[in-house]
Amino acid sequence: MSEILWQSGVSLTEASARAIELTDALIGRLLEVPPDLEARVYEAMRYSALAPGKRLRPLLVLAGSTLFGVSRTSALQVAAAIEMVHAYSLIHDDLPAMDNSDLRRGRATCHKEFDEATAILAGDGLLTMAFEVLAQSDTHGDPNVRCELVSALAGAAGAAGMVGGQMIDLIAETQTLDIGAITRLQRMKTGALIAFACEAGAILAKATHELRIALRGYAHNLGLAFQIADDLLDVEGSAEQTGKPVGADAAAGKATFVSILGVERARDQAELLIRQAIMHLDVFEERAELLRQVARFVITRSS
Ligand code: GRG
Repeated sequence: MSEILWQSGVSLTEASARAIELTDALIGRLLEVPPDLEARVYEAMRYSALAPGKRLRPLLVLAGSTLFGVSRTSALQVAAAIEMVHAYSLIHDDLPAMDNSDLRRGRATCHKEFDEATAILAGDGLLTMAFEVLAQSDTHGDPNVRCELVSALAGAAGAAGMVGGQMIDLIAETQTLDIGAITRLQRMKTGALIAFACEAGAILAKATHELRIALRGYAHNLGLAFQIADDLLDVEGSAEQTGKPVGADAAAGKATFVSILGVERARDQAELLIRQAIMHLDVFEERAELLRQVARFVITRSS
């Protein structure tokens, strides 16, 4: 076991700052710019992956890993990999062919800062590097564990997960979806990656089936609550707060949890989901306090 990430009883603010610091330091090392002609794509990858964000997925990986005493090196490798996949998804989501957005994380989007072709390549580079990082021996001494991480992240990011969810989201611009279809879309688009983040520590620790099921239950509720909070911010927040344009879903005529349920019922639903998420953590007793705090933060956040 290597150094610990934080002392038990750490506050969410401290843990979050530490997750940002350590994850960004590793991503910075992994994305060192080579003194060659391809430097531009590394610069674009760094621009997006190191842009200011909450690093929620790395925090979930690290908090889940501390439940099992997983080494800091292993946990950070997975944290960096998942943030690279997340950053790739944001770059591609912002492209003219998708959301055509100019603002992300309070800055010009990757294709605005660089150009469209470079942004596509930067997303591709981040996605592929994430799997390279998981396959490195630093991630885990047991190659079977590394294979399981690669397989789980591929499942979460691919056509049965985030990519499939994004496809349905594009279809939702021209076809009205009911609440069941929207729930499935969001489980795939944002929930699958969040679920991988929650379960990664258990994979690294070869935890029992029972504990993995508990984390899956937590993740399932957390992912949906996260999305409802995002829909609420799209209606009630501002671009200054969120660092991205707001009101986009309504402008595109897309059905969301908020457009179907209304603001009050959507907020009630998010609170219910968070109470359920927290109940799944009972088995971990006080060791899961940080994950409980993350759950409460997800629906009170302003960005
Ligand atoms: C292009 C394959 C592909 C997928 C894109 C994730 C996604 C799918 C699109 C992002 C669009 C969006 C705003 C979705 C709502 C939920 C979400 C992922 C918000 C952004 O994540 P945060 O809030 O962002 O964790 P930061 O910047 O804090 O990392």
